[in-house]
Amino acid sequence: MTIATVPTEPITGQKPGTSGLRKKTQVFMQRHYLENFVQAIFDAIGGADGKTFVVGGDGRYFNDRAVQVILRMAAANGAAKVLVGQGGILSTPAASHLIRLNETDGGIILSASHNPGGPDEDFGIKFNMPNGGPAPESVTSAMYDAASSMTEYRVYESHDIDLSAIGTHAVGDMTVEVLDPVADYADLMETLFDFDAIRAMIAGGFRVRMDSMCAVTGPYGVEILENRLGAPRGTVVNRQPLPDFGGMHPDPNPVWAKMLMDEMWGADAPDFGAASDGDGDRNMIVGPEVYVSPSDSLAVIAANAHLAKGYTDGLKGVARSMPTSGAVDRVAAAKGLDCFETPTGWKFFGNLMDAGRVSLCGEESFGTGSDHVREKDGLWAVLMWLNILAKRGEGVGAVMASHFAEYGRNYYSRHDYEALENAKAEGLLSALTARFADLPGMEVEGMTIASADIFKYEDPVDGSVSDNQGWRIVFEDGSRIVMRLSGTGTTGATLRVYLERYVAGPDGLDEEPQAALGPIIRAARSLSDMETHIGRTEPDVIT
Ligand code: VG1
Ligand code: CO
Repeated sequence: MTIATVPTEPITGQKPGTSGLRKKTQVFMQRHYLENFVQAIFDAIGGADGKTFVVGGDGRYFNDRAVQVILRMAAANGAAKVLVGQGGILSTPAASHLIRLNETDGGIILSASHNPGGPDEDFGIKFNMPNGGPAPESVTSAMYDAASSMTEYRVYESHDIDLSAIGTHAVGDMTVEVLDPVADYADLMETLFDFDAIRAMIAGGFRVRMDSMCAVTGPYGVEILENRLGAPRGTVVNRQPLPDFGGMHPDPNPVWAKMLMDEMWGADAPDFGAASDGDGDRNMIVGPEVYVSPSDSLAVIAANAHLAKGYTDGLKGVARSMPTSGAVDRVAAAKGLDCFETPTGWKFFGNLMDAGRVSLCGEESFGTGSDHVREKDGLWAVLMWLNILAKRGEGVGAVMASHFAEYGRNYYSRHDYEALENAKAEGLLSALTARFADLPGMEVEGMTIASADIFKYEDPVDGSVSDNQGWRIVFEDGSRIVMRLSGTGTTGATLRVYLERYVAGPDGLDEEPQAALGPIIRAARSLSDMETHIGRTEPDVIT
């Protein structure tokens, strides 16, 4: 075996977005594409010499090939050891946990998360820091700089490592340890939640359905829900991870997890339903004919986390991404907790968690998690909900009704306009920006605009500034419109329009969200002149 130094040239567009570098799989399979970016990762973190990393991915098409390339390149760059999940598989939260548990120098996660997988779909790669969290912007821009001036990469010329069984191998001087992707993660969950209470609830006839959407959480769900908590075999459906996710779109929302929604709205619905995404960091929670919006789920968890044994001392503080509804803010205010508002993307929560200022974070995009790892964590949220229901002895619907009665309800929805021409989407936002100065005081749909600005975040821990993090229009009654462009898509531009309206109650707490948000939706369309800019006003996906 020898180390080859391969001459290469920079490849345009290797710029990480909201969560790593995501492109069409075919793009990643082009000559040098993956290698250039992996070398850029190592260069950006000051080299791999003597370091230990975690490597794994969500099992999508090309995961197996990419892991082999990364192992050979890590060895050629002098890494001492790589911990890799059996079969090259690790969920994103499990990878984050392994980085922390083994005090490694970081990890490389292969995933395009909620994007479909397959030769004609999407692939992705990202680096997580020694704290287990996604690289911050300073590091991702160093990766982009390194990729933009790449002239050569180093790779071992060797055979593939057998990752099919647990064991230890060598690539040159580097050790490869193949480990069980599930065990350590499942053990961590047992320290956080009251498994006895959940087990008793399930033994008492409480029926759970978990849809893993043919993605990475299948084996995790089976081990935790069926093996450790005693739910019947078959509780986890779509449990076999497949390279193309069985053709499913592994995004746990009412549109893409339709099979679960149909069951939860059907006769004989289970008591609790949940779904997770491609890499296992997202979750959707549903009860019989009750959909829990992710922003509300975050608020309910904030209000009830003390019922779980890992959180009995209460939360240190909470954080949400700016477009996420203010439901959690109301719980924080009632409990006297600090509440932070960050840009979209989990990487912005890391500093707050490391500094001990927050222990619960969430995003409207079906992401919830705590400082047990540094990623959002789908199964964690499922177990937190089961723990809360077991301790309260109530169903999902009853918990939601009493939450709204106590705190009021932040009606919320996100409308996505997908595959737009980049120039048109950008045109809409720049025209909107040009109107911002004139908007305060203006009346639309019977509401008065209080402010209009572009969200800029100054990290309270390290002072770093992130600009252009979302266009927002706030009305005098606190209702909001937020718009931003997706940073995870691979085809054209996706415009996300986030809509929110607060109702204090006691009346008007159980309206249909799209109806309750009617005036806000109309205002968003007219203020942005949507029809003119993108030629349509009906979204592709409503969550
Ligand atoms: C989306 C979500 C964001 C989430 C990100 C990664 O980003 O809006 O909240 O953190 O995906 O989630 P964007 O830029 O497309 O809006 V995942 O599960 O893809 O790691
Ligand atoms: Co994900």
